Amino acid sequence: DFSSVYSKDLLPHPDGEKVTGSFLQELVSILLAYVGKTFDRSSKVLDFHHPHQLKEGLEGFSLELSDQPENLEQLLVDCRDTLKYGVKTGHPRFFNQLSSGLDVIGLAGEWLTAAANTNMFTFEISPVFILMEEIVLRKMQEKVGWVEGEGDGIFCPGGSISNLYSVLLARYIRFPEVKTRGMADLPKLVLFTSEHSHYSIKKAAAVLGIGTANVFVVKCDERGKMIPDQLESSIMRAKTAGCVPFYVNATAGTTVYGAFDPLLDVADVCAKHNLWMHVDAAWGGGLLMSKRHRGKLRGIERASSVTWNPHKMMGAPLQCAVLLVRKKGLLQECNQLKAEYLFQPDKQYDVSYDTGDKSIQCGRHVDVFKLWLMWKAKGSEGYGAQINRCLENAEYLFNSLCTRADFELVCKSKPEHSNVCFWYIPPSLAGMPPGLERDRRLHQVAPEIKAKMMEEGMVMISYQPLREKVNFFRCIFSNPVTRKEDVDFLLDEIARLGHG
Ligand code: ABU
Repeated sequence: DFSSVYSKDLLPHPDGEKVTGSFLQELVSILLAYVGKTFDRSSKVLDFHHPHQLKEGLEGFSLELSDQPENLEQLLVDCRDTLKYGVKTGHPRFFNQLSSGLDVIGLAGEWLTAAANTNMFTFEISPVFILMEEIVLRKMQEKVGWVEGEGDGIFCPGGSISNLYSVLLARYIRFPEVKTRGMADLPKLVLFTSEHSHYSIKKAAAVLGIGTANVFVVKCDERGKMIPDQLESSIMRAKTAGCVPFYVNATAGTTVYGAFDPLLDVADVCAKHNLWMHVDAAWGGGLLMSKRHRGKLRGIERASSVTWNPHKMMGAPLQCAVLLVRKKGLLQECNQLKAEYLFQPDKQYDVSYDTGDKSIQCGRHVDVFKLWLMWKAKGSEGYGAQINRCLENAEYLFNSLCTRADFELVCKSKPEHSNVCFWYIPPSLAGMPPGLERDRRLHQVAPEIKAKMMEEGMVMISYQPLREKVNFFRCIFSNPVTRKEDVDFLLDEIARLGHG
C-alpha cells in the first residue's frame, strides 16, 4: 500500500532504497500485465473514449495536475489507467500504422535507455551509445550497399526529419554559402518527388525556405511507382522555366500503397542531370534485411542519402529513425557551429566522437541502444525471417481478398511490400454500376466501419482516400506476432460491421 508514500520518500532519501524497490517492482508488475494483455487475442486493442470523456476524467483517472503532491498509490493507479485507455499497438490485430509490435528486447532496451538518461551530443557523456551508433550505422550502410569507407549518418527524431536533412545536405553541397548568407543569393531551386511520396518532402521545402510551390510532383503508374520519363520531363520543364533542379526524392515503400520507385532508373536520371538522389526508405528499408525481398530496393546503393526507420518494419520501439549519407563529413560540415561550451577541441579523447555537431538538434535522445540490442538478439538472419513473415501475411490477405466477392482490391497485382489496400463492398452496393453515386456511397463505407470498429475495440485498421480513389482500407503488416487467423478475423469483422 503506497497511499501514504510520496516521491520524496524514494531514493535519494536515505531510507528510500526499500520503498524505491517496491515501487518499481509494482510498476514492473503493471507493465508486465500490459505486455501479457498485448499478446492476448481475447483482449481489446483499444478501449475507446472521446477526448472530452478522457478530459472529464474516468473512474478516478484525472489528467489534471494539482499543486500538492499525490501519493504513490495514486501514481500507480494513474500508470495503470494510462495504459488501459491507450491503444495496444503491439496487439496482433493492430493493423493501423506502419509502426506496430511490442518487441520484448526492444522494450528492455528502451527501459535501459531511460535509466541511463543521457544525451547523444558528446562521447564525454555517452561513450558507449556513441560507439554503438557508429556500429549500427555502419551495418545499415553495408545493407544499403555502400562500400567500406564511404558513408555517414545520424539517428533522427523520425523520418520526416531525416528527409529534411537530405534536402538540407543536397542544397548545402551545391550552394555552401547558404549556411552563412541564407537563401537571398540563391537561384530558384526546385526539387522532385512523386505524387505518392510522403508529405514530409514538401514540408522540408517549406521549412527550408524553398517553398512547396517549388516541389515538382512527378506522376506515378497505377501501382504508385514514379515514372522515370515523367521525372525526366519535369526536370526539363523546370530548367526551361529558369529554375535550378538540385534534388530528387525516390520512395522505397510508399506510405499507402507500399510501392517502390524504380531506383535504378531514377539514379540514371539523377546522374544525367547531376542531381542529389535521396531514397526515402523509411518504410521499405526494413526489406534490406531480407535476402528474399532486398532486390526490390535495387539501385539504393546509388543514392546520395537514405531515410530508414527501424521503428517501422524492423519493429524497434518508437522512435528509431536513421538518415544515412554517402559522403563522409558532409553532415558535420553542413551543420556544425562548434559551440565552445560543448565541443571543446582540447578534450583528452578523439573529439571526432563528439558527433553532436552533425545534428541540427542540440539535445538528442538515445535511440540506438534498443535497435543494437534487438539486432544482437535476432541476428541479421533472424531479422530477415521476421520481415519475410510480415510479407507472407500480406500475401495471405491479398489471396483471401481475391477469393471474396464482398471485397475489392485497389491494386490488382500482388503487393510488393506489406501494404494491402481494399474496399469492402456492402450488400447495398453489390452489383451497382461504377459511377459518381457508387463512389459517393462507397466513400462513406470505410469511415462508418472504422467508427464501429473503434467503439468495439477488437481490431484496428486505417483508411484514406487517394487522389481519385474514394476511401479504402489500408492493412499493414509490421508486427511479427500477427498470424493468418488474425487476417481472417479482420476480414470477418469488417464484413460483420459493414453488413448492416
Ligand atoms: N510516417 C508515416 C507513418 C504513417 C503511418 O503509420 O501510416
